[in-house]
Amino acid sequence: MTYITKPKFYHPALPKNALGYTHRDYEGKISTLCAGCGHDSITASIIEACFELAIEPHRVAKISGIGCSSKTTDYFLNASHGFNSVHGRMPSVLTGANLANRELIYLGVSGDGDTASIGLGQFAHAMRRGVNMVYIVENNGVYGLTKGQFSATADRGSKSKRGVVNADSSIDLVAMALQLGATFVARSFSGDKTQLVPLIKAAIEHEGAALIDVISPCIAFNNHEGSTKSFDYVREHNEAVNRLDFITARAPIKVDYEPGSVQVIEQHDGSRLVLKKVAADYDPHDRLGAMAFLQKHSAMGQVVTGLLYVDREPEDLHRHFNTVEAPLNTLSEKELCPGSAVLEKINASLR
Ligand SMILES: Cc1ncc(C[n+]2csc(CCOP(=O)(O)OP(=O)(O)O)c2C)c(N)n1
Ligand code: SF4
Ligand SMILES: [Mg+2]
Repeated sequence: MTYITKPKFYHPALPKNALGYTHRDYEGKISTLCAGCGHDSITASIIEACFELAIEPHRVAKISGIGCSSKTTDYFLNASHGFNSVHGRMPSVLTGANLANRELIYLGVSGDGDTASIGLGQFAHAMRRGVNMVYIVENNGVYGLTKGQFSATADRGSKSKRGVVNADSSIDLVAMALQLGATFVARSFSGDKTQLVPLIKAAIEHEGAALIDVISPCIAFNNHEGSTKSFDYVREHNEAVNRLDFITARAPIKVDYEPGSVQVIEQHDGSRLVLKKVAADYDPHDRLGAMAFLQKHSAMGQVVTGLLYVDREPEDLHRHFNTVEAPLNTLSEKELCPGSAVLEKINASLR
């Protein structure tokens, strides 16, 4: 982790959000990533989303694994809870924290190596269990931190910087998340803040497992000709299915788009997702349709982006387990340990 902190200078004219906070209140330490790394743009989008949603930073728990991507939790939300875990283990650490305290907003940040290689099992179980979290994969197709080996998301036939051709099939995390039952599935591009910021805002408000796979070029090891995760490749092959606006439950609803090209999706908490359709026949409520669309377009070499699937009635892990609402650290000893008589009764019921 970096030790460089930012000077605490505030310009008095900086814009403030509903809490009276400026963007500076959502920043972290100075990034030590390579200048131009896609991951830094994702950090900027996370900061923007939290600023616009006027989130109290102490209500966020940011949890990551290992990699350049996983380092980024140090570069935003200085005043939030943070845990930089072991390689590929972010989902289980986050699941445990979430079970202990459901009142926090859980932001899991990972890389394609961290998620699709060593952490694939962990990723799968967080998605299928419906852990209420925003799972951001900063996907560059390589292990950036360990100097650019192909990761499991590198496309077959794509070339490394030294010209080696990747012979293995790639893992599409979006396709997996759809199959595993995630209730909010999106793909975006680090260079498209207009698309990414509302997706992050909507995913934060979504009360279930939300995956955002963000293609995030590694300028040091995977931004050359022959790569399918370079800035040029993604810009040329980006196939957006929709454009999203996010409106919180608190804001007045003002929709001024062409009828027919817009779809308003109401979420559980009253917030609204305003989807401007780009692909006219794309339906973000059709899980099977999303899977077929994705396969068809990836076979054509296209990178499908946008909100690909959302379930209006998500269920999360706590609902499945019927857990107590209060964070465990607010329960008294008596509540946590109801005594030997109760234990005896439970044991008797199991005999
Ligand atoms: C258990 C374990 N195995 C291997 C490593 C070495 N290692 C560190 S980061 C990394 C891959 C990171 O790739 P990715 O998650 O894609 O992040 P990026 O650096 O590309 O953002 C590996 C293999 C490790 N730290 N721990
Ligand atoms: S090595 Fe790649 S992923 Fe890591 S900081 Fe540099 S550009 Fe970013
Ligand atoms: Mg990577």
